[in-house]
Amino acid sequence: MGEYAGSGEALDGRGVRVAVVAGRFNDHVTKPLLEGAMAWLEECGIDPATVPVHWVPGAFEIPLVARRLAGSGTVDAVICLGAVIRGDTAHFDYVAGPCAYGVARAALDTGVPVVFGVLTTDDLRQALDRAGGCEGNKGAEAAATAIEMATLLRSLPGPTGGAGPESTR
Ligand code: INI
Repeated sequence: MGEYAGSGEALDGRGVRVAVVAGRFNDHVTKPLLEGAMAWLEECGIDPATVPVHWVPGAFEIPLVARRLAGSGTVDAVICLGAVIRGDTAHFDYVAGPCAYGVARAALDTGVPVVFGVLTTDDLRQALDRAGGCEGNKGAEAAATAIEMATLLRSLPGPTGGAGPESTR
């Protein structure tokens, strides 16, 4: 089973149902993030072929799809992958902030871990460094977090997540 750097614990992903939401914007970054996530899931005992990947136009669209999946009752964790790169305009702030907020809200609304594997960087170099370059692969980190959180939540008291869309939680 996968032992994530620094955690000191082996992660067993067998039986954990995971889905991925990935942004197409900057896909020269998000595709390597996805590869890193899939490689890590496989390391933890999950067959990548069984993991649905839902592509959306950009990071701004990630929370809506993540929320739907998390509330569907069909997954134990959702991994969100994106790359928001600062340009010369304020657009970065209008995309990155709502994406982060929406991902957190999807998790809190549903009780299902929704993991923020979305890079928010000043430039492309920083993004590539974190998508399999010298700073590692944040997609792999997101996958490890998804398994760790799904496993932790299973062990906690209280209602399980995955409530359907009709839920008011
Ligand atoms: N989407 C990204 O995922 N990353 C970016 O860097 C980005 N920039 O810089 O504009 C971006 N914009 C698109 C946005 O996510 C939406 O798809 C678009 O605004 C339509 O809602």
